[in-house]
Amino acid sequence: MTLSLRPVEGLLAQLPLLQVEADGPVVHIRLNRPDKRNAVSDALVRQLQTAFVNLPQEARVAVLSGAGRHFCAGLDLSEVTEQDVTQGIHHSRLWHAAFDQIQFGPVPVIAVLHGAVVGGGLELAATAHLRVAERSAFYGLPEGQRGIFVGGGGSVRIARLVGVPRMTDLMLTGRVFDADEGQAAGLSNYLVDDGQGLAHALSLAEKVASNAPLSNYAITQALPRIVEMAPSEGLFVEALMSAIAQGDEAAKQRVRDFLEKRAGKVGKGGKE
Ligand code: 1HE
Repeated sequence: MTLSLRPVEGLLAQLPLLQVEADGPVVHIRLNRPDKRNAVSDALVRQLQTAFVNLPQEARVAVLSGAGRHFCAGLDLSEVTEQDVTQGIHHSRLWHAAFDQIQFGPVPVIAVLHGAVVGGGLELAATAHLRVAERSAFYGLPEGQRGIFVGGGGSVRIARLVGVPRMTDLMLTGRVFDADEGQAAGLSNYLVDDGQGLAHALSLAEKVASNAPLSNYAITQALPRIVEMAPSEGLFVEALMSAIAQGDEAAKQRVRDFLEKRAGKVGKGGKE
């Protein structure tokens, strides 16, 4: 199926720093501040939060990308110079709330990465459940050079993606990973040619959207929590989650479809 994305109406159309379009279950949210390399101002954080709280009812998956030559240049540095310590804490907590809404919202999120994916831009990318990178993508955490620290959840999410030693290297030395190094480090799941990222993400989005919603919810919400639990608690929660998913009519129908030869085999796509 070829998607035909169209601008959404209503609240999501009134967020000037984002462009939101959709086709049925697939929503595409694009950071739309290319003149400032999609630097994340307070207004942009709030608009992201609003968008992910107010996804269309029929949304089953969201794709997140950036307009212009870069995904995101991170924190809008023009807004930090006057902040005192207390404001700095509230600022970081604002990002946490917005980014939690992306990671722990109702639908899986696929990010399309190109050009700069740096600082808070990498923290934003790390909220997604899947990442598709284009060859132009490069990754850095220049917080060390700017005299600050990650504040958008990076020490939790990026450290889990690439490990503390790699994150320490990026932050202490200002090292920049190119797209190949990012892929090898686990920053992207897919690496595609320049200009192909959105199409690739949209085709993944269609597959993800065709899964049973409760399976997707378990994968994106239960899995990252279970992995943080002690094994015994994790196994207990896994048993509950699997029973809940299995008890859903959508699961029963899918299993019947396979047993009655109406569903595709593993690795062979859909119905043969
Ligand atoms: C910005 C920002 C920004 C660009 N805040 N205004 N992030 C950084 O340290 C990254 C800083 N940015 C860069 O290194 C470069 O801009 C890029 C490599 C991303 C892109 O380079 P380029 O040549 O395409 O663009 P440019 O000419 O550097 O920037 C174009 C404009 O965007 C320019 O403004 P103009 O008014 O002079 O046109 C830049 O000032 C502006 N711009 N990046 C504000 N980040 C929750 S804690 C998170 C902590 C962090 O994220 S620290 C990392 C911050």
